[in-house]
Amino acid sequence: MGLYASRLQRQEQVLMLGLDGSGKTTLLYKLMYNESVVTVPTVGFNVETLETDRSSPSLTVWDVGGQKKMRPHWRHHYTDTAGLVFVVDSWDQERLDEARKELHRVLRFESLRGIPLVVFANKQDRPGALSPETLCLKLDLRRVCEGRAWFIQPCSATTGMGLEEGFRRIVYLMKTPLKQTQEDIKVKMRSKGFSITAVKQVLLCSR
Ligand SMILES: Nc1nc2c(ncn2[C@@H]2O[C@H](COP(=O)(O)OP(=O)(O)OP(=O)(O)O)[C@@H](O)[C@H]2O)c(=O)[nH]1
Ligand SMILES: [Mg+2]
Repeated sequence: MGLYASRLQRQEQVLMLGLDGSGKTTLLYKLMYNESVVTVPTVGFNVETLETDRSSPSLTVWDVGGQKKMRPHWRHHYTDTAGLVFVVDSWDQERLDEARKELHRVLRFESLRGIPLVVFANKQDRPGALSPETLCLKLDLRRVCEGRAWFIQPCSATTGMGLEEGFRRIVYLMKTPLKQTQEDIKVKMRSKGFSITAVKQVLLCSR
């Protein structure tokens, strides 16, 4: 990991995108201050610095508004991005196709090639929310993330469930070469005595 990790600065930028209403701003302030804020649609962006452990960079997290009129501005943030977070409303099945298209459009940008991605499957507290496994398939993540380290994290921005785990995961993916992340997962699964099928399933949602 040494060489790769040493390329990281003390402070790195994480870009948080997703459709309007998916929960980005709620998530950011719950994570930062453990507070449930009443949000209004973000016009422009919010930016906060998240401190991590001493061996990892601190993260400047950019939460950019997701309304249609805001999406053309997303690309202005791509150049300095070291990690990408995409927030999905797991409950709102009607907008899943729109979320899929926007995510795929973002991932096609050359300046984001190989940048690690964590998809937050948000609003898991709502009855009927889709599971991360189902979202994985509906968003066609495995195919579109070919050549990129990625993970799908179930979470709830209102309760705080899964938020820290998701950000720990993005730091891990930023610090670790893609090949190594795949090997780590295989070793972990082997030591826990999982079957090959289980390994394949985990790789499906975690590489
Ligand atoms: N039940 C539930 N509601 C949530 C959750 N996260 C966000 N919400 C609600 O979803 C609505 C939209 O949340 P925002 O955080 O403003 O969404 P956003 O992604 O920042 O939207 P834009 O700024 O327009 O891009 C608010 O009413 C939140 O309270 C969650 O995990 N569970
Ligand atoms: Mg917002």
